[in-house]
Amino acid sequence: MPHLEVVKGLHKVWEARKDFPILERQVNRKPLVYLDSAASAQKPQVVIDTINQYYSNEHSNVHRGVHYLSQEATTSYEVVREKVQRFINARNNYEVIFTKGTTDSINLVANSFGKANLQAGDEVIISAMEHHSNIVPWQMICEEKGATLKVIPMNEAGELDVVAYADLLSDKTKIVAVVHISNSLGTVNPVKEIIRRAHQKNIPVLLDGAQAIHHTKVDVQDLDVDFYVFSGHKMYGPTGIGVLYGKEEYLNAMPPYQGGGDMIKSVTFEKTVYNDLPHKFEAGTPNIAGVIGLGAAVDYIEDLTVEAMASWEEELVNYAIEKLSVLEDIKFIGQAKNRASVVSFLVNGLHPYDIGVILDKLGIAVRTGHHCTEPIMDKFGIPGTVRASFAFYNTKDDIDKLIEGVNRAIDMLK
Ligand code: 7TS
Repeated sequence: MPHLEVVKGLHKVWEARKDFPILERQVNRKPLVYLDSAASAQKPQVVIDTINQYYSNEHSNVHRGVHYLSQEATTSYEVVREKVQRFINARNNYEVIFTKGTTDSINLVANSFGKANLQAGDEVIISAMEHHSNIVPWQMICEEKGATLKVIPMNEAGELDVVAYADLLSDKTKIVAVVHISNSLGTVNPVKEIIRRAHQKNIPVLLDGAQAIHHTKVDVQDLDVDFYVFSGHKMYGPTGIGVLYGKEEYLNAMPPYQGGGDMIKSVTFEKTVYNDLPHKFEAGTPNIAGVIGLGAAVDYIEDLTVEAMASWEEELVNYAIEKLSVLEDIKFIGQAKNRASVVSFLVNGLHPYDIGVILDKLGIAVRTGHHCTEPIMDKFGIPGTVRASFAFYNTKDDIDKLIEGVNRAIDMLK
């Protein structure tokens, strides 16, 4: 983007804070400072209104009725599939599968792809910085099939060891599943390199994009990624909705994950013929309102642009690191060169939970604990961290309040 465009984009981003009604709230009689968007982002009014409008005026079941409302709901639902297709630049709309979220999408792939492709002695590669959602489903299917989970190590800064990764890839590897941006460390992984190396051996790659889809431009064709998964609620959309993007060739070859309505062409007691993509993987009445709300979130992000949002978030992360660095005895967990959206830290030997409780009393929402990434905490030998995570609607004032709050906590707890 040329410089003037960046400046214009930033102004629009700053203005957009007022789109989020919850940010006007008081918590514990203090103005809310919301620094937990990595757990779940807040919703702009337009997303809330779109869901309200859908239930007030347009609700009916999809893919079933000949009647007007059902056809209207089906059209709105399928329009969002095309919107998501464009948003991530998928080749075909039927490569976009609606799920409950990132966790559900990974479980779908682990079960369906795993069932068809894993055998005793095979290997699945994940990394040392995965969310539990990208560990446990693989562990479960590996256990069932007698396969082994291999883990790409990381260094003290929280960066993956790509050389060690290359050594792990072998004829036994059936799939690689890696996080795009870490929710605990903020590390942006070298995903193109990870995919390139796997593809040299014809191994498919799944990227967990839960923390990336709204912080960086995702183009699945440019990445040449085989599966890309994310959640609506982290990208300013509703909870209970998410996406599995999969390349047609893989999705077509995979068996259904769940049986039920919508995923069949015909059923007799002797035999069921499964539906085509994407319906093969969308059993039962889907989260129609969630899909429609997700469509509003995609429009909202495209209007502000991921680039402008990310450029402000980068400034916030750098500002937070600069301000926190001054604190005595601060320890940052995750200092990758290429990072985004979160700052994890420990201070003065204090337990992160105690700091979190004091911050909460001051109206400041951060997450404390292991952030569903226990192996990371084990690697660093710590019980957890305090994590401030940023969205484009945060301000430098939010960070100043965080620093004040942490100072208060140090005074009270030391
Ligand atoms: N993968 C990553 C990288 C995540 O950050 C999360 C959620 C998930 C998967 C699971 O997403 P879900 O929508 O299916 O629950 N991360 C967090 C977090 O950092 N704090 O709370 C949830």
